[in-house]
Amino acid sequence: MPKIYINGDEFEASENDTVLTAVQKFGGYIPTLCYLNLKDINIENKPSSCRVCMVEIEGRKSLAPACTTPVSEGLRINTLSRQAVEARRTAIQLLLSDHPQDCLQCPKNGECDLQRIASELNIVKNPFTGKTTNYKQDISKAIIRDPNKCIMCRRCETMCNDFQTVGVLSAVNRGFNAVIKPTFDLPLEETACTFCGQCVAVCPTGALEEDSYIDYVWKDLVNEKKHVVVQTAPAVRVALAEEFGFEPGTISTGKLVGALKLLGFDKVFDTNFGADLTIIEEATEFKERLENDGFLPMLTSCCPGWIKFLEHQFPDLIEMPSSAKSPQQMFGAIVKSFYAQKANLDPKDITVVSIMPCLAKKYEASRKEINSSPDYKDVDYVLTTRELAKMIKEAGINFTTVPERAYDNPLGESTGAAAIFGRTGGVAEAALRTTYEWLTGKELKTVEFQALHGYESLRVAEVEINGQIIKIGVAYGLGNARKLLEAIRNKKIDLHLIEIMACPGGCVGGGGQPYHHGNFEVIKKRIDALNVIDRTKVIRKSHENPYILRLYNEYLEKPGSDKAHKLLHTHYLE
Ligand code: HC0
Ligand code: SF4
Repeated sequence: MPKIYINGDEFEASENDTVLTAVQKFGGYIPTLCYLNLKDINIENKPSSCRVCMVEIEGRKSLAPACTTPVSEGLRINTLSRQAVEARRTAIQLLLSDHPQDCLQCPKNGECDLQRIASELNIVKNPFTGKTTNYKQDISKAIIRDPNKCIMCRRCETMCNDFQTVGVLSAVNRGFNAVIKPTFDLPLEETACTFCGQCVAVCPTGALEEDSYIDYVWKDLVNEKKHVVVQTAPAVRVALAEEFGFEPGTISTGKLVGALKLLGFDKVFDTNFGADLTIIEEATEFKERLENDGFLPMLTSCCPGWIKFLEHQFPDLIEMPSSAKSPQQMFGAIVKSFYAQKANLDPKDITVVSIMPCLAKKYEASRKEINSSPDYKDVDYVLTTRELAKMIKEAGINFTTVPERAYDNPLGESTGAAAIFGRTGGVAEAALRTTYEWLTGKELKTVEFQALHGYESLRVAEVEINGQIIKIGVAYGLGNARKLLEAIRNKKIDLHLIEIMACPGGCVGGGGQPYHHGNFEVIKKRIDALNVIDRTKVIRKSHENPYILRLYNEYLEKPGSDKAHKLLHTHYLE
């Protein structure tokens, strides 16, 4: 354990510490821009390109970047040296000299690390001026890429290449012309990008942002001819409050509903209802495949980033996913059919808005084959958790004091099984709670499958049902999905059911959630909060949701019926 000195104070560091990690453990601060360390998912980005973490080391002639300088016995570090601070200021000024000066209109205003550090370093003048880059924005249905705001930190590249193994983004050219570009300089939409949004989640500036639909939603909210219905994804209720200064993992379901009602939505429904419905259709399909020698393993299909990954990278396995639509899309289809009929409305006059932790959900809603009618979209606009927070702030709603309200019915009631959809292992667990009872005809007394709990990114669990061992694979991160699918393709692993989510920890770590700023603990707290919601629900199995039972009795007839297939199932592209 090397003994080092930080601004004169003695500190015992670890063998593999860098100056930066040692100073952080000591409780000190060194600004960083390009550095990213998500050690729980084995992701580290330290290209040492931003030169913002410079420190002085006694006995060395030049300053050192803290992120890549290892500690050694007796090292004396001065983080406060004027020379180091001036070097940081110069690094930021140089970045700003080729950066659009539009902070006040930038969607990242207030959340931008470059802006924050420039402010911390008291940069009010910039001696550097000259040529500036002028790239075109790349606008897709989910993401806006603005290369003019790129600072070449390469965090996006690390997430896309190392965590997701999609490999769409890479650095090209050198010096002033250096920039991150998608494959063959194509628009993202024409590449294998899955719209997972993990590049957006770690971008320190406004170079990568969600494509926002806020303006469209405001327009429909004030249009008296439109009946505007909103649904909220499982993971939103455990993250939204962070945008208003609450601790990560704060459960704010009542305030979320209250705020949506104040914003003027005609009905506030719950994607969790759609999740319970998904389980009914998915478990029906799983039972059928199990009992009739169907195609196994069955893959859960609710994560649109994962589905796009499969379509691009494993087209030979396209029969594996369940044909059940995601809860978001099932919900949209039910609103525009069952609910429209019940409320005596023309589906074309209904606007369905989703609040999602995810960017790929924007893309999912735009897929032609996902809609149940050629005449309208089942889900009209998808907003991220961050976009909803912006709307709440813009409207002048005080989230801290907003009165708690309950979801509307008939599409607002949900079970504990639906709540855990938003965390890794949750969809598989929810499916098993139902499949177990359907296959055995017995009550499942211990509702939780502990083997499907936890934070690990790749695991295999075994559950005994009726004397048969059901093997379940759970993965988050598309790199882990790739490992699992390659093992299946090469017949190295034998599984019955697989749940894959593209984002760290599942949807709770989605690309549309409040920024976690490289801290995986934030994601763990959101996971724990979803488990709390599950445990506090009276009904914890999807097939016991009385409103779901009513929906089948009154409208869908039975699970897997022709009507259910028409509305609730889809197909994928080879
Ligand atoms: Fe998810 Fe979903 S759980 S994908 O992570 O299945 O986005 O939260 O809404 O649709 O329910 C995201 C979260 C959802 C869907 C649900 C699923
Ligand atoms: Fe890569 Fe995901 Fe970003 Fe697309 S959205 S570029 S797949 S990290």
